[in-house]
Amino acid sequence: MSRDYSKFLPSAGPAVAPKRTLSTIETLGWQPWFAQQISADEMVETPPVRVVEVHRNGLHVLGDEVDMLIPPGPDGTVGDWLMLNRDRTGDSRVLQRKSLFKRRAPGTDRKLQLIAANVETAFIVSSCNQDFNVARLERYVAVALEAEVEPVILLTKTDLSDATDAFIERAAAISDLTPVLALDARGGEPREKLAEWCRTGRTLAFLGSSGVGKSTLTNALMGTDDIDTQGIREDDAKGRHTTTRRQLHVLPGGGVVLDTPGMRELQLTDAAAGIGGLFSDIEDLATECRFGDCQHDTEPGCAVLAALEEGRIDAARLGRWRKLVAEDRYNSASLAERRARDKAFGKMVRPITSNKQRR
Ligand SMILES: Nc1nc2c(ncn2[C@@H]2O[C@H](COP(=O)(O)OP(=O)(O)OP(=O)(O)O)[C@@H](O)[C@H]2O)c(=O)[nH]1
Ligand SMILES: [Mg+2]
Ligand SMILES: [Zn+2]
Repeated sequence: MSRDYSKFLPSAGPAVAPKRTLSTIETLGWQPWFAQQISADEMVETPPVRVVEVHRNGLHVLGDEVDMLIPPGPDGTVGDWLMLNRDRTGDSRVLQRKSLFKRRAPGTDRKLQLIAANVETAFIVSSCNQDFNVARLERYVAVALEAEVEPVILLTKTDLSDATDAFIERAAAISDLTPVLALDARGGEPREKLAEWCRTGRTLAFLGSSGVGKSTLTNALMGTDDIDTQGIREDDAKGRHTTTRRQLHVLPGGGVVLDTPGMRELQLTDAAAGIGGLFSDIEDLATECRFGDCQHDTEPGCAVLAALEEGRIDAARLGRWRKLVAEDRYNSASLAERRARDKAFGKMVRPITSNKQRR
């Protein structure tokens, strides 16, 4: 008589493969997407390793029986998979990415900065306090959509706020594409509420301003308090930039988490598709304008202005869309193009500003 073990199986969810010991690269998030890019020979000669941290003096990589710092050379960022060439580490091949999160770096040279590769879910973290800012959250959502990373808005410090529901409501209005979660980042709530994202093979990232609880969340998922956290300023709820490096952490129960330093500024670049995803209602309207190059300013037959007048779109949200589109266009232009434009602009404004006191 055959036995029926079905009662021992979980009643819901997909069938689970029998438990076996995972290899290190599997725990680090190795997936068929990467495996299919390499040959069996390559797998032996140049084993795959994942960049878990970027240091000034190199990349910290982990793999099956590999834990080393390789000198700068391969153009990798945290989360990347490299085929490690042990003899010439600089020649290690960066595998094609599933996703890439990037921005224009602050500062004068405004170089393109790679923030993270191969992340599946971006938890955009803000707190139920003065940090909460719709325009900033929209920026992160646009960048995530552009990178084809699933965005989730995560509101922390519910234990410190009387107005949690109002914050959730405002966050939920940002986009239908973005679920909203709210929790106390300390203790057991993160493990419970983020369980569906914490699975072997998946990588999630915490992004957001300093002091919102990204490292606190990482500690909660890891079940430790190894990562430094620090209290925020009482007067304006700003953090103290405690975390200084992006770092991947392997979760004990499966999945990989990227803790990041608080970003002071997230400038959009090459993010037209992400902005379009976030503001699809406005961009759909824009296709109905009479003129193909309508600036939605004073033109006749402008479908965007018509919708605004009829109250079908919100003026503040339209303003934020305009700002992001303009910023993205500016940043996406090549450096040379921008220099030429700035120079022309300089010539135009110089006669007016030259008499003013220079600071
Ligand atoms: N009460 C409460 N405190 C929290 C919560 N989340 C974070 N904190 C506290 O907020 C402070 C800042 O948290 P961190 O985890 O260091 O913030 P972070 O986002 O990692 O900040 P940076 O590393 O500077 O980018 C710490 O004192 C945390 O204990 C929460 O949900 N509730
Ligand atoms: Mg931190
Ligand atoms: Zn128009």
